[in-house]
Amino acid sequence: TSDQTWWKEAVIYQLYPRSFKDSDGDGVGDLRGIIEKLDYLQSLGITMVWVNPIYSSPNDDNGYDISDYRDIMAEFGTMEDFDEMLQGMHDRGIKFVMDVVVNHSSDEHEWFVQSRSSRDNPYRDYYHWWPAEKGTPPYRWSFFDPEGNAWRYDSLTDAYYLHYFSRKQPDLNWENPKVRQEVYDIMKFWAEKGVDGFRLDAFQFASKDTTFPEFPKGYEKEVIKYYGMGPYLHDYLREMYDEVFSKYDVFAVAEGAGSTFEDAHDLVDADRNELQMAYHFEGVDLVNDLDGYTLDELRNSFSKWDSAFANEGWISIFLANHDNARLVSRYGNDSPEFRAPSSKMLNTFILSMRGTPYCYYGDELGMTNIDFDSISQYRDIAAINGYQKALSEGADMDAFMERLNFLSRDNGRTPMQWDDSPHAGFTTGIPWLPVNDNFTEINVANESSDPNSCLNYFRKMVQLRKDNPLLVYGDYTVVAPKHPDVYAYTRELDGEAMLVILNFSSTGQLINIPNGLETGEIMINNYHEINAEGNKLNLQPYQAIIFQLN
Ligand code: TEU
Repeated sequence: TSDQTWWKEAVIYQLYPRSFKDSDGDGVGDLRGIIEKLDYLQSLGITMVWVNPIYSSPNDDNGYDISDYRDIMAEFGTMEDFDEMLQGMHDRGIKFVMDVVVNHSSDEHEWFVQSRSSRDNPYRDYYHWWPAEKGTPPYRWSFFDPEGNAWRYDSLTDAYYLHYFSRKQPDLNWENPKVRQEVYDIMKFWAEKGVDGFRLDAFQFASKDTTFPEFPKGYEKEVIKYYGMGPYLHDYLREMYDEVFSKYDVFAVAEGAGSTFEDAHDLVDADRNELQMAYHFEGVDLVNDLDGYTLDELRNSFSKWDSAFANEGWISIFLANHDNARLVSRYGNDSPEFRAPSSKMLNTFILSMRGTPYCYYGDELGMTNIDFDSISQYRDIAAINGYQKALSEGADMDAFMERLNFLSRDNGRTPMQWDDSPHAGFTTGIPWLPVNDNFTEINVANESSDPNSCLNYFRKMVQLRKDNPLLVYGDYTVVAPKHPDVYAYTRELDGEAMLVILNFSSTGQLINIPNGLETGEIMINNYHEINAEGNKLNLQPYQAIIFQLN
């Protein structure tokens, strides 16, 4: 849509606070660490930062299990540190997005402590309980449970509670108006502090059919279809909009967008007064085994979503985050030869599509997957509990470990690589998750002084997007839609146009620039030269070029 607003023009940088910068030597990143790196954030040119949860938490799922929504996790610092960090961002023209995790809380949150204590406790209905005298509840699949069931028996009150994620992440009962009011008050607390946006974690699961019907066999493969977009989800979002979003200059993005374009539109279209953006998982789900993806699948998926949102609504553009392995390892090529060109190419892609780009910390350097071979090296609950579950199901554990090595979330959570000093300058202590061995080469200090580095390319590409509204709002049209290895498209706005050409392969590729497209100035190129004969372009492996069109 052509309605122009700041959150559409934003370039969002997501950082995982546990792994960004440790200021006090305990091996865990913290807010004072982020404060030390504010000038670095500004130097990237990004305009908004989304930080994963920083609230008090027993860290069963690294902060996605919150025990106090109005306090900062002790390992991360204090509320004073938060205020200083936020001010520091605002002073540099950077906005801040708060992660809001309210599909569930921690089991150590006071609400749950009360709720489980007795059946007639005033907080009982803050969560979903199934009294045992009704029999065993129909099985529900859980993302993280080592036995697989989302219902957990609690003998204290002879009842089961629901947890879509881990046992320490009980689902909140959104049908209870008191729960909803608590959440809006929490959001207002942070909005009053000046946060500029909210990212709603797993929110598509918040509304449930509380009769908890039995699902058909095999539904686990389409869990969003059965768990997502519950009966009152839109009512809750409209209420949240009235209570919170409408009162502040903030934007809200939901994790998850249902399972159809219609679901996604119903969440984000302006006339709905619910959210401003959502992110769907189709892009990141393209790579779910060792076979990777084909360019055709990627191009089809992104083109489909672009056209569905061309006139109404707005989407997020991303290929990596804290729930996925590293961008270059999954979508590019992390071999020494091709790591840099393919990283630059992928960042060119993310930063030249219509929608708001989300760039994940470390991807500006071309950070890669780490190579763990033993389950004892993993820290992620999804890996550890997934391993237990696979083991008890008698799965092929070699295959399981191979898959985990490639896809684990811990790949995307290793410490930021700042320089070539011990532990990459992330900490003076022992990092909570090992630093990738390649830090002596891939690090901020090194890349800052190299004009051809991934980092300096990223800065240039961010600037190009910010200087050219057509890269934000312009129409997107695929060129050479059948090319097996080259993804090419034009972006066009108010009579101005650019041509983006991306070689997704590790070999040279030929592409014909169609008649009628007259290339002009080269806006960016991840190689030094361009090999062209007439309208034939000979691309280098993973070459990315953006031309101005005359
Ligand atoms: O993820 C929710 C989600 O839908 C999962 O599919 C997620 O992609 C999965 O955990 C991958 O293994 C969100 C957060 O992004 C994630 O980090 C949290 O673990 C989860 O919610 C629970 O809060």
